[in-house]
Amino acid sequence: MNRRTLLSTGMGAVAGGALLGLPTTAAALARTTVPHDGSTVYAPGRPGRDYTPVITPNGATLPFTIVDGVKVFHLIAEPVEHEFAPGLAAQCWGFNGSTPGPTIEAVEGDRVRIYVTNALPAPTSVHWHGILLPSGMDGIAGLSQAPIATGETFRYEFTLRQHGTYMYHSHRDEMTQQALGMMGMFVIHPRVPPERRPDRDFALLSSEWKVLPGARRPDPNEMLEFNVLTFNGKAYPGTAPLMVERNEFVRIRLGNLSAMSHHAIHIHGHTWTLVATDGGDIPRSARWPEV
Ligand SMILES: [Cu+2]
Repeated sequence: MNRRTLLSTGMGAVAGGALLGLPTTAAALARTTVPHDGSTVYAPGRPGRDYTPVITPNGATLPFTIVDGVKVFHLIAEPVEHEFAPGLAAQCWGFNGSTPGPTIEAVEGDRVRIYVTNALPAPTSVHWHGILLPSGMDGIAGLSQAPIATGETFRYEFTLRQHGTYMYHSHRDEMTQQALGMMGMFVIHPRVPPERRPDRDFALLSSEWKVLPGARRPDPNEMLEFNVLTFNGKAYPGTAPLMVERNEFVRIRLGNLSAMSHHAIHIHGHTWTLVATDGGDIPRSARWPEV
């Protein structure tokens, strides 16, 4: 199935927003409930798309439905029992049962609608880090929106006008909420596929934690002395290997939402080229191969 049939199937499955019983006033649109309309849910990672689906080691990709050509996602902010590595567990906060939350994956030019339901015991909001969007959709609690109260759902909606590797994270009491794990990756594939598609496309989100022996939760007040460093929420030996075959063309996307630190990362024993930063693609003539 290619992109066109995927879209047309999706639009055929749901005739329109009217079927969803969505409220129509502007005020109601901003805060509404999540549609449970029985429309087709698109499992991520299906073969045959015009992009290579991102693999989130130790994690997942967020499924979506298509409603009137809009990709509709649903994030649930909630407490999660999280195991960093065998024998090291704590109660964290995350999305849809995990920290980091599932990777959101879409294509440049897509219109996306992301419902965020707050099942935390505190107000929250979600900021779409690095993504160009209208101010009211930026997710900054207290600035661009009121925080999402416990039990409420906020509807974010915007058109993706760029491609690259981005992130999402809490932006209400963010020192606490990010330190407890409220983050995830947001990958936007280019509308015009690159000359060579990667055979494997991995997303790794790094973070850092302070988990004291015997503590029930990570300490969100720590500023310097972190003792657990993770990729996609896992520390070795909990980290899944990046499985590839010989001669495959591999892309690795690296995000960092650590509370305070930069991390130098060495990809040991491989020859690779830096092809993009969060400022966009690097022209071929300016790329510097690393070994
Ligand atoms: Cu950010």
